[in-house]
Amino acid sequence: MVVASVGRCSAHRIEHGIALPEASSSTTVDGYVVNVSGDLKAGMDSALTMTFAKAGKPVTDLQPYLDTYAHLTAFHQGDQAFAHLHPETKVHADHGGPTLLFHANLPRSGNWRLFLQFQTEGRLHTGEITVHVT
Ligand SMILES: [Cu+2]
Repeated sequence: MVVASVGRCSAHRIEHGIALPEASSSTTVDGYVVNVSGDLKAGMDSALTMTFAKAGKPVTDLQPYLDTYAHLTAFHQGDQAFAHLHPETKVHADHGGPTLLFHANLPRSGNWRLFLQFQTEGRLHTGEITVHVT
């Protein structure tokens, strides 16, 4: 798990029930556009897909970071529910992307703030997005 440096202020805000940014289907970090899709249902295994693009082109050079192409940390709005996920996608060298598949099982309905970490060219990126779980 890689949590310590991720979204401390946001996590604090979430614990105190302050509204998150609205749920959305894409986020941008360091020039990477990450599209997020999936029909997330509380307490059930739900497929969550993330697709990476940069400058309009699919990203295919995600690098393994701590043995996986991405670390996803999720905080539930209004309490301290928390989850940490890795993609199912198998790692083979520095050729990850453009799509990563996660099996999310988030225990509560409502809004969750996701912190996504991934690496390219030796550099770690951290994106944030709010998703809604029904
Ligand atoms: Cu992790």
